[in-house]
Amino acid sequence: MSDTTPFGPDWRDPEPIRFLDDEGRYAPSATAAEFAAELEDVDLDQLKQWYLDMATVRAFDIECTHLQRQGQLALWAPSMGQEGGQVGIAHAALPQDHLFPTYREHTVAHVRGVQLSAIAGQFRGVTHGGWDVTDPANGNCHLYTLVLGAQTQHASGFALSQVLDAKRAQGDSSLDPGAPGAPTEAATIAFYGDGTTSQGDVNESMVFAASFQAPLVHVMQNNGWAISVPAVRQSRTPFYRRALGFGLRAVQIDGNDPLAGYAVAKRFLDAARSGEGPGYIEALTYRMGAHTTSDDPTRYRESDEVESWREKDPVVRFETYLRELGADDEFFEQTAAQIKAVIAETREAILTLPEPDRDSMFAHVYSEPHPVMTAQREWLDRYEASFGGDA
Ligand SMILES: Cc1ncc(C[n+]2csc(CCOP(=O)(O)OP(=O)(O)O)c2C)c(N)n1
Ligand SMILES: [Mg+2]
Repeated sequence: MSDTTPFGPDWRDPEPIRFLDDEGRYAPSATAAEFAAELEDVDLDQLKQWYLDMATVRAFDIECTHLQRQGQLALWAPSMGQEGGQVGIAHAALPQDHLFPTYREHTVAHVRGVQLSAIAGQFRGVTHGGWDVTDPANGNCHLYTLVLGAQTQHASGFALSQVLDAKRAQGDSSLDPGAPGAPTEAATIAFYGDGTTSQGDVNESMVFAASFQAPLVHVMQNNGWAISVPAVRQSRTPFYRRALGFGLRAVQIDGNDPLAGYAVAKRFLDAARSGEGPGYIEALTYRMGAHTTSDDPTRYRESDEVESWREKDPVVRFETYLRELGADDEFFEQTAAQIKAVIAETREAILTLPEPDRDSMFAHVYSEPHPVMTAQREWLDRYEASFGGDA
């Protein structure tokens, strides 16, 4: 099995930005040098927090797979193997930034403050959409989107509003495509995967963001697979080069290296907020688990491919790095105990999640009463009444 599968022969171009080698030793690539300054203020306590976040989500991920097998979740989408890039990028975002995830950004959602049980709620089928994005506790983390690429359009529209608000505040109401950008208080991130790059939405989002110099950063996690379709089938060129063609600043990073994710995202978000236009990060990673609990990856990929990526496990790799910096057994033991308690609480919280209010599915579609929603609610009333009793 060649090292390039399923990414294709030229997937690393020229050398992805990374600060840690596969084992977790600090060994920046030549391409990392220009981003190294972004890490100067990151201290050991922050790095320990990143580790805690990654290891917590890893344990949560495993628990949710068990819960699905026990019939407590309808479906689960594992993120195992993708925690590294996600944790760095999520921590690089400022509190006021807005993040638009897909369905596999559990580390991102966790870092932004979304309760683990709320993430699982969608897969348990006890919410009509997810969490309340307007609740500050959810850190401007928008809802998981299962329609591939749809969130990239939401994100570019949102980023357009950010630049429009900034221009209006300066008394400039023009918003011509091709006009210079403007500094904004906040930026926007859209997350998606390699397969999703083939959706028109993603490409439209890039055209739109570049034309209006909207403060948007695309984070494309190239995890090798779109269900059973290898990444090489989606693109004959490294993905990030497409973004260069749209006029975005774009790089390829080692998506299992939290330091690379943090440094590049911080730089690109700062540029976006400074009115310098959108960016694109291709994070090379690997989906170690199944696409979802409905998928059997042994049907389409070899076990030695999976094993070769297990050796680059971002959680293990970051532990090695932290130990090099002086984190000791005590820290890792305490962290493991802390996570065990969190997971036990989370499991209980998931099993006792309340049923959603039936009418809320109609209430939040439009901001004002809408005749179609009214008609649908009336139909549901009649349908439920047709069963008789209190149902
Ligand atoms: C518009 C649309 N088409 C097809 C699907 C079915 N589908 C769900 S996930 C998936 C693969 C996505 O792969 P990728 O973008 O690489 O993300 P990953 O699952 O690897 O994180 C497909 C085809 C969908 N959800 N939405
Ligand atoms: Mg993928």
